[in-house]
Amino acid sequence: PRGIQLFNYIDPESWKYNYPICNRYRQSPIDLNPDYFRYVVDSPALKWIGYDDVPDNITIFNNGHTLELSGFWPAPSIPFITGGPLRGEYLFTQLHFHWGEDNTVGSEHTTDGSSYPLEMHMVHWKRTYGSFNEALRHPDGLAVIGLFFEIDEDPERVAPLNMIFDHIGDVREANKKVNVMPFPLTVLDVIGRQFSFMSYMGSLTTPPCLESVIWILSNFVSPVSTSQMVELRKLRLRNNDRRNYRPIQPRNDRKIFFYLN
Ligand code: BO1
Ligand code: ZN
Repeated sequence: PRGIQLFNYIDPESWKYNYPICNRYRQSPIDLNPDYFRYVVDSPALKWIGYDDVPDNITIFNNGHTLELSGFWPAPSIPFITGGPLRGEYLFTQLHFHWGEDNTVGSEHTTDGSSYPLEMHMVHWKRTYGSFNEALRHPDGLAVIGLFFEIDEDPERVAPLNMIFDHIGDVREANKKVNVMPFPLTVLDVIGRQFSFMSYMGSLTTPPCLESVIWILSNFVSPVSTSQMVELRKLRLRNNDRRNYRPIQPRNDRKIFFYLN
């Protein structure tokens, strides 16, 4: 399927009828169960390059399924990640969020059965594939960094997210976008830092569920406040969806690598 993606979060089990890949064996998200961890001790660190640079512009977009941030960096300075489980360089293209109807749910991945209220995805594509759309066609085409958030009411600790969430009111309706004052992504203070993480081979968590993602889930949990979650839930999504997390999928025979830092 091309163009606009028609799916809802009332019944994610039905995605497979329109998007058969959603029923395959390398789907995301999964539960990150320590019973299946393989510990990796001697790998190169995950490196963040260029996330300190201020882009020429930043756009915040309600695409009807999530709140998405993208930017435009003057060539050739697009931020990228490399190292860890990655062979080659993966260029940043957008970040977005998944949440639920209350703080007991919301994250897509779970850790040993536990959900978080919020999960942020930073989507990257492998430089050598030339474009995001070409990268989607390869089993190692994308690298998505997933960050979990837990409730923390300290206004100082949750302030960084306001760089994004302060603009929710401008994109409350689906398909609205707004340009905001450019800032370096490292203001979200987990970005650019070293952390232990879990990695496995999976898929896009939305239709068409393409199996092209190397997942990297941070073992460091970031802060978000109750009032920030309330703001996020005011976004109007397609189908009046009140949540945008896909439930966990079968792990099948996949290994989960735990990279110690
Ligand atoms: S996620 O990080 O697995 N939740 C994820 C899900 C979907 C996309 C990226 C990351 N990208 C979407 C684009 C759509 C495009 C679709 C498939 O991939 O946002 O514009 O149609 O090509
Ligand atoms: Zn996502």
